[in-house]
Amino acid sequence: MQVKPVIMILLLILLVGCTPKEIKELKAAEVRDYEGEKLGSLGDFRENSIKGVQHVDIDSYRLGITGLVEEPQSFTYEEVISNQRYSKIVRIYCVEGWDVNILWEGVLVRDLISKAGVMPQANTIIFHAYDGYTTSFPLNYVMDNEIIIAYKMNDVTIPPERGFPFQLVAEDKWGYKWIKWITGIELSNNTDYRGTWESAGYNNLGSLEGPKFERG
Ligand SMILES: Nc1nc2c(c(=O)[nH]1)N[C@H]1C(S)=C(S)[C@@H](COP(=O)(O)O)O[C@H]1N2
Ligand SMILES: [Mo]
Repeated sequence: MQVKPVIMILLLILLVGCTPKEIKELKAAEVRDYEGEKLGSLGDFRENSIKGVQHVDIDSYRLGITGLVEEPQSFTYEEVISNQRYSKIVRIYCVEGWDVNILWEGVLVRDLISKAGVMPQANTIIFHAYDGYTTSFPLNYVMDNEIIIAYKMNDVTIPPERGFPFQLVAEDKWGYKWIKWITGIELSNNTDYRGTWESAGYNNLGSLEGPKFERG
């Protein structure tokens, strides 16, 4: 049977009309309740970073792994998030007296640094940020605990004011240890290293149970 041109055209119009339209992604909604646990909101934070909100250009962004490592690394955003992903609910407490419970999603610091080959003499890990902020930890804190750098909070990509592309989820530590806009992870043997707020007298370990200050 021969299909008449008119019918062909009608069929074609029908076909084009039925082709699914390009999908438009809607702004992700924040998760506020996760497995029965109530979460805080991204809006509950108080923004008082040393130099204000940083805007990181993700195309030129690199996360450096340097210092006492066999092979220094420079990871793109995609390379970082292509590692095994982890999620957990952790509450952040600022020394100023506020706290927020958040569902974090990220990758293990341990996985990132092991790609560079940590030298045996390294005992300290120093984090560097886009705004010049730094903070440090004994290396075993990130090796013995499942410490992540997060790229999502409450299922939403971390916004610029909260530290895009990455914030350290420094569980059991005060907020000043939760470095935002991370650009570098340096392995060191300098146990006396003091970061930005630590140099101003805040406790170098920053443990929630410990004292907030070390110096008058
Ligand atoms: N790069 C960078 N990270 C930072 C800071 C900063 O000034 N710069 N402030 C810290 C402090 S004091 C706190 S309490 C937490 C809180 O996160 P928020 O600024 O998103 O509220 O971020 C921490 N991380
Ligand atoms: Mo803070």
